Amino acid sequence: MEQTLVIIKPDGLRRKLVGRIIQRFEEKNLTIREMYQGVMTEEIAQEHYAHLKDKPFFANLVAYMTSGPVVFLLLEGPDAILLVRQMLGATNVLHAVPGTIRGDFACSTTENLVHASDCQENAAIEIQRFFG
Ligand code: IDP
Ligand code: MG
Repeated sequence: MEQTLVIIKPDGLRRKLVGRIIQRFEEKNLTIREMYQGVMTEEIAQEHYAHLKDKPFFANLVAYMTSGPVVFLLLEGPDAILLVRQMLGATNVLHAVPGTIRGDFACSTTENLVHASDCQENAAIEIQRFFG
């Protein structure tokens, strides 16, 4: 069993896609261990995306992530980290193929509806950050 951290980003709530996104994880038999809605502070958004702090889109990214409530999910299942990343689809909106969450719903590379941990090390850090 593996656990991973998912965030449904502010556009997911604005577009009323929370239920449809969660449904996909449930259909794939992932277990929701914990879940809550909250607003990311600028400090936490900067920490969460610290690896991107030198990118030209960093300020936009932090503004977007703090622009409204998000939903935090602690998901569990076999190979959950890689499985959920595959269900999200590629970061680049043009590379996110239909059938993935981003491929089906996202309209921009920044506003791409969902975050998920990308490796075991980051999953542990992110689960601690938002559910610790
Ligand atoms: P990921 O969310 O697929 O793991 P990361 O490279 O970790 O992708 O980037 C984090 C977030 O930053 C993305 O989900 C997206 O919201 C935003 N982002 C990444 N690359 C770009 C870009 O080239 N332009 C604008 N926003 C980007
Ligand atoms: Mg990432």
